[in-house]
Amino acid sequence: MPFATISVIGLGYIGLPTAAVFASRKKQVIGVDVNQNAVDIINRGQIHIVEPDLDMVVHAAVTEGYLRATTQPEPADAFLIAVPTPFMGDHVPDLTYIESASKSIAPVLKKGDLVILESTSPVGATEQMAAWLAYARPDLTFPQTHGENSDIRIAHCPERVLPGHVLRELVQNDRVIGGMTPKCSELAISLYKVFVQGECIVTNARTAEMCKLTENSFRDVNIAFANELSMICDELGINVWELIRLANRHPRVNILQPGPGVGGHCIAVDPWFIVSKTPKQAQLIRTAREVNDSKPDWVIEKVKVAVAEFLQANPEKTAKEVTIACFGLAFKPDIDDLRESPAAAITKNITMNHPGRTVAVEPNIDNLPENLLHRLELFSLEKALLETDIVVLLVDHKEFKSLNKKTICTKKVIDTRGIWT
Ligand code: SAJ
Repeated sequence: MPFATISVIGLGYIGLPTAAVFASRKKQVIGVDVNQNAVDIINRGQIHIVEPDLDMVVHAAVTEGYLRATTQPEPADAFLIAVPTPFMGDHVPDLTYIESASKSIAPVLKKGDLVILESTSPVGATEQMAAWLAYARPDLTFPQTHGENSDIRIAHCPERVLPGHVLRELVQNDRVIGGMTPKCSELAISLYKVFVQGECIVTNARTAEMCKLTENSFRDVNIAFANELSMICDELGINVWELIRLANRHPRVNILQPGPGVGGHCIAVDPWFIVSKTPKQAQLIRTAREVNDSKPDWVIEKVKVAVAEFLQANPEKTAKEVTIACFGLAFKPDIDDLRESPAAAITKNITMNHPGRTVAVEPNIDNLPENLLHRLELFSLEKALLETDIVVLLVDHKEFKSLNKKTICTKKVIDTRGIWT
């Protein structure tokens, strides 16, 4: 049977669901992660990340004996590398995790194996990974030197799933398959066809790398356009959400939504991979990043103005007596992920600079993370509505969207998502 054993290196937001889905198709899956704690949790049939329904799939895979986690790579027929690719200072991509993953699997590679890089990567990363593998295993041949006759097949197949919908999108999305040679692509397709119902479209590794970066940059540029419009409209006294709704009635216009900034681990990161490779050419992509990165400061200024206006309207109060509620801390609606979140960054800034009380309402968490604990209190929605003067709406969580508008009309509101406007 082809691919009797599959190994997934990196058991995070992409690797763990991918490992679990292969296991649910009755493949023997070895998950590898450097984090012993994550490995222990998975081997108990539990999960260390938040993703709807993933707990059930992992639990079934582990108890039925198809998924096992370890910190040490073991021989397998296919290796999928799904480790983080962050950037360093100056937005230069950091391939250290790919390098150490490659070096860790190299000793267990054997003739006929397939190695797939799934991590979002700058153009050229797959070739770099192939070079690291070849250096570590001079006894094996690789596509960069032996083309279609190589012992090891290598491809870049970027993940494209939306956090919160990972299990569905893994199966249904089309997949870009960037083999280093046509045979590499062919083998990669036969692996993904184990569970992918979408189309597997073949290209080369460099185009596949650029394709993933292009998708996220496209979204970033579109959101930057929306964010710039929101600042222009604010100057001109126009409701930007109404404006975008109207413009989107045009059959060939589709503008995304403005917000307090762009967060997460993908859209705000991946465009820099293009900019750092081609700084002269990537003018628009860089500017979009800068526009989106500047949006939290713009919101913070709006909050300062709101406090001043509130004090003018309530001269008996001092700034110390003004309570600000930040609605939402997550990086996008209806998730509990506060990492790389503009909402969390704005809240933290207000907490540090506002002399009065700052509270947060985040229905998706029970406790504030360590970095936000200082001077910030976590309130229920009801308590916040009773006890605060200014509401800064930062995330369009369903709990806020369904709020009766009458309950907030007595507050001074800064609505960065346009849900109450
Ligand atoms: N955002 C806006 N306005 C919008 C849409 C999003 O301000 O109209 C903000 C969100 O609030 C959030 C940020 O953008 O802060 C990113 O959220 P997202 O939902 O756009 O994207 P991610 O980061 O959760 O997932 C993206 C997806 N990419 C695309 O849709 C092109 C996903 O398919 C990718 O797999 C993922 O990046 C990834 O892993 O690269």
